[in-house]
Amino acid sequence: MRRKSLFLLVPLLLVLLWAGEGNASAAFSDVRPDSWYAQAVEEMEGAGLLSGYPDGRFGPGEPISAAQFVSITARCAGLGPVQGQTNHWASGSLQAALQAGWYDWDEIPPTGEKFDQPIPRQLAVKILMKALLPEVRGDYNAESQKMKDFSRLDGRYYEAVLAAYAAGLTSGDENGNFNPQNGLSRAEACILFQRALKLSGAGEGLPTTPTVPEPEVPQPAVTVQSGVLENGWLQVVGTQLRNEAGQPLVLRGMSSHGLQWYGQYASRQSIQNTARYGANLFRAAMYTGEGGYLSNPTAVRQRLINAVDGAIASDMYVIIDWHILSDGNPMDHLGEAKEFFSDMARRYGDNPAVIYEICNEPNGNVTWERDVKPYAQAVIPAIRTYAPQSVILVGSPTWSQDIHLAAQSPLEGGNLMYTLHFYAGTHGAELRQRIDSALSAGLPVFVSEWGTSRADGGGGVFLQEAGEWLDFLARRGISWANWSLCDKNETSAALNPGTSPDETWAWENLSPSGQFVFSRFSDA
Ligand code: IDC
Repeated sequence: MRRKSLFLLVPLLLVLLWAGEGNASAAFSDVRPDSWYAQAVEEMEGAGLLSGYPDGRFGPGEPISAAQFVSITARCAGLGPVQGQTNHWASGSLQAALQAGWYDWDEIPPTGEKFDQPIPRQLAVKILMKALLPEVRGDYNAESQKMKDFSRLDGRYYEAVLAAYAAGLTSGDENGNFNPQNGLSRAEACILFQRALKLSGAGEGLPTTPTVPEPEVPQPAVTVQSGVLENGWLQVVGTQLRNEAGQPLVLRGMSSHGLQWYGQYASRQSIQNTARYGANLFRAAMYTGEGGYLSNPTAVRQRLINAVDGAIASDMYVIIDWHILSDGNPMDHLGEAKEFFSDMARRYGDNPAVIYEICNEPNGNVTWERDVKPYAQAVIPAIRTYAPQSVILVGSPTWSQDIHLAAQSPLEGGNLMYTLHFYAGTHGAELRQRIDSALSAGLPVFVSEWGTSRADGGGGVFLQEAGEWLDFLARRGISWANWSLCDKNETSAALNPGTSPDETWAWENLSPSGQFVFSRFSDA
């Protein structure tokens, strides 16, 4: 469909254009069905090209950032991410766009300085033209006359902006100005995306109503994903993890294997290697039993501290995991746990990077009411003495799958989240349903361990099932850590046997599981 005379920046006209379609149902709390941008937002959302914030807002009036604009454009053009140069959530898409020649290095440096700044209109239009309408050209004399403020346009944008005018992608504001250096709102950008898709012919199939049923839980589209320097202290608001500024934040990264066995893969270089692929989280799994902390406290504690310090050095969030497993009842070692966590909180309580996971996987003859909850009620205050605001993760019976029990009887106090562990070859829809029920009941969920394998760490790998899981988590803004960063000969291990923990890794060093997981750290 070619609509040559749509007026991008004239809300009034758009209202008139779409008046007959004003019954579009808004997927977002702040998108009124009769607003000038509602239909475009609905179409784009329905086609899976964008979504809103986890709290159900779209933020139509907020300026769209360079990262948001480029990553949505990449999705429209089917351009997949490549390895980025920073931990930013959109770094991979931005790197791919840069390499595709959509813009130049200085316009949005891949080092990230401008990722979260509003994108100027002239640059936005150039990127969209390069991505979706690369063949279109505009006649200099004819098109430049349509722009009253043509003299304000920077020379490097002449070609793209003239072509955009010729294509009917944009036509300026009510005064005939293009305002090349100004930003544009998320609603305006949405109209641009929709129109560029239609002009390119790719938008013909855009559904006007969503083809999949709306999930009950709101979807984050543009979540922040980057490190501690940028995000600061974490906070749990409702069920969503947020950064210090209150923006939704998703943490993704690797869990170590048992530090007593594979502590070498919790080295600085190894952790840094995961950050290079976009991880902003590391989990240091300190087994208590099985030759771990309880039998060798001094050495294992030191390995844990090295791992935590390594993650902090890479600007990542880091989980200190009291990895109960064969010792299934956390109450068995309550005294040691309190002492350990109070020691850790004294050491790291003023560091915003550190997260405390107080019991990996209660299992066996344990209940929430009798064992895990009282354990948490005793350990949390030991942490809070020194770390009053850090996020604390709490497990549940049946290897941290019984979040429904926690949801019926949650703990008092803030900045607490409940862990749900899954293995893609063993667990599926039923456990996902449990997450949705728990979220609906107001329980914040954190997937502090999951694997692409069966629950025994082997078999598979089950990448299709894992993909379903990760899509599900991404739509809900749920953070995760993958089991595990080591080269053990088991399918859940992310590294091929023999990979050095002290060198930069090539893609070939990653196992099938590792390649899959590392490519999903920067999910938008
Ligand atoms: C597994 C390891 C395996 C090790 C075993 C026992 O992958 O090499 O021999 O532990 O220590 C969990 C646990 C995690 C398990 C993992 C896979 O938290 O320690 O690691 N798993 O079985 N819960 C569900 C699965």
